[in-house]
Amino acid sequence: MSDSTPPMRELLGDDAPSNWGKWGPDDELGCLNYLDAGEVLRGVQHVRSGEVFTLQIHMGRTEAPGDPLWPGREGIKRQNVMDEGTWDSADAPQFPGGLHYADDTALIFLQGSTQYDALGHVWYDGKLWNGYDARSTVDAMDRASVLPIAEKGVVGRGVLVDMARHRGKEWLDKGETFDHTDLEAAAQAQGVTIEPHDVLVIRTGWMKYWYELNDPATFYTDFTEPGLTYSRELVEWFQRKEIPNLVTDTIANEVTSEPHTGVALPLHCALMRNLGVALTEIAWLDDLADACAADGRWSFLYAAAPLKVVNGTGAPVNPIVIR
Ligand code: UVW
Repeated sequence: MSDSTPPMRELLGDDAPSNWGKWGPDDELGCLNYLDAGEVLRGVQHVRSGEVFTLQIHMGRTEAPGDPLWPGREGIKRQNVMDEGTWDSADAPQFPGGLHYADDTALIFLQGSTQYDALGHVWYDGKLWNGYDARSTVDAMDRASVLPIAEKGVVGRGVLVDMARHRGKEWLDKGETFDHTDLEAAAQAQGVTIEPHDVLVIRTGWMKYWYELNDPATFYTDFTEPGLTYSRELVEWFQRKEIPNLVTDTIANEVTSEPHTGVALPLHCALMRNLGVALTEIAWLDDLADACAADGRWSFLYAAAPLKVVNGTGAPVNPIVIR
């Protein structure tokens, strides 16, 4: 952080939009509380053709370019501990009747694939979502871990805004930004309205870029992803719209270099820490976007549940869209 970089609190303001306390002093779900049974039924109304899309990227690709990751994280390390080779050895377990089996283990960054962030994943000034003490993250997240999200399950009406297609591009440029006014304009051009309590799914084309570029060195140069850019008006829009969940095909869900503020990842703090918006990152949206563009239907039933990792800071997820 340079001397001229303001601290997060200075950027977001002492009176930053907040939902702390809205769902009680022990809440760990934040805006996902908006997704009640009525919202599930509202989502179901947007199923028309029965097409199913899964939004997780492949986990543990061994061929180039591997898996897209936040710098510093590593892809899943999966290895067989039992397979047909094992059964050649004398000490292989024996089963009556001759059944053989394969088994494996994996070492993973829980945020190293398509993932839900725990609401407590980021903080500033020593406090995370709902005002919980950030020291509750030491060794294992006691408050606002990913588990409550996993227990609940996220189901509702989803709406896809295809920013790349709207701008006539295969993918947005490095560092290219957009805000709520751009989202509204793109949605209007698509003929869909972003309604209160919608799971907001935004395509930038960035995952396609990762696989087609096939060059991690270039991809990570300056690590300037495109994405949403911070403004107070944007945060107020999210609060007013009561958006429960933001899903994108980028690693960080927001532009990763903030030239106009210098503060890194302010929307993680403004949306997740202060409002309680669940963040889902690294989603594969291209197949869904192609189908939506083909018949002009951009709303659907969205359903997802991250793995039930006790005390996890996040967890992999394979969201499902039915349209
Ligand atoms: C960090 O963990 C810093 O970012 P993300 O939530 O995008 O993975």
